[in-house]
Amino acid sequence: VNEQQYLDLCQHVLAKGHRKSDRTGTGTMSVFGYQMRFDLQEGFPLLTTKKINFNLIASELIWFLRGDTNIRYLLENNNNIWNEWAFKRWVESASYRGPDMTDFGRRQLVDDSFKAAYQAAMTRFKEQILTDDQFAAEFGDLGPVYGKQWRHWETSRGETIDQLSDVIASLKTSPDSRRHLVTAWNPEDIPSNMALPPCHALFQFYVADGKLSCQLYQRSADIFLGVPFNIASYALLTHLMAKEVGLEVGEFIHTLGDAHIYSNHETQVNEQLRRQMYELPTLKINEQLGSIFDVELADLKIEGYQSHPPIKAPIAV
Ligand code: DHF
Ligand code: TMP
Repeated sequence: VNEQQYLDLCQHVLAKGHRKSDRTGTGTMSVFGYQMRFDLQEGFPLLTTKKINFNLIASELIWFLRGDTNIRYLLENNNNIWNEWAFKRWVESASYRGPDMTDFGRRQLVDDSFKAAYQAAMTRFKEQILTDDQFAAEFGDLGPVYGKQWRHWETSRGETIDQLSDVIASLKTSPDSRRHLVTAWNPEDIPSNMALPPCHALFQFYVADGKLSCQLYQRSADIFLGVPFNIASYALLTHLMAKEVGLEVGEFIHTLGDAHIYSNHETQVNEQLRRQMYELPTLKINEQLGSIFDVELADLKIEGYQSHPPIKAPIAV
């Protein structure tokens, strides 16, 4: 079963993981190299052992597909998943004059008066991104992240490459090709001031028996918070790409590099592991949808989603 593979991953990392320190200062249990296979014919892999908000996944993917890298679009859709990384660039910039926000991700977990100041600053930041065009252009942007690399990769000759359109074309003209790849990992841009070097770094499509499959290489995987989103996001992308090129969906293959459970997620993971899975829901894409590049939130619906309640956990910044 599809979801069982995610639960097996959690179990595996808890049992076999190495205790490792990490960039965020949180600490993790980690393994290197792991693979899951999701048969997309068996249902849409939105976890049922905790409730996941599908609209957050859909609006983030639409944002990538538009080639957008500015969180304003996400905020307009009530999607707050990238706020901390834009906020970080703002409070570390020369223009920032507010209270000291150094290491805000960790400090807000241990210091209640700091937490209040942080939340107030974040509220003002979001307000300003939504209402002030110039501020949004400067501080809503995350740098050359996914949308930029997928749709407008810049070459040394000053041209741009639309990797996603190129892959759609190659899937149509030579489905058997072994070169249907999109990479978000642009070594030239890594040292630059991008908010976070791409975690879902490289993906490839494959066609056999009239079905489209997709494999993702994810270099770094936050198993409790990020991975459930990443699975659903790439499953959704595979469905949209299959529709675009006139194929059925095959498998989503998820290959992980550093697969970790943060030490402040272990209780939550154990709670999730005690729950019984429900049947997976199904995805409905608007029949009238013309091109993948015109997709809107209203074109995507999840049907029959029965799940356990959400489980909260702090995100490592
Ligand atoms: N940093 C870290 N440490 N882990 C991540 O997974 C991560 N993901 C990023 C950016 N930076 C990251 C982008 N994707 C959430 C999920 C995915 C995501 C960012 C955040 C998240 O917080 N999910 C919560 C609730 C979200 C909400 O309802 O607003 C969850 O419980 O799933
Ligand atoms: P890192 O750059 O030090 O690897 O930190 C990135 C963290 O974010 C790491 O815990 C992995 C996590 N992450 C995901 O799991 N999925 C995602 O889609 C993103 C953007 C991040």
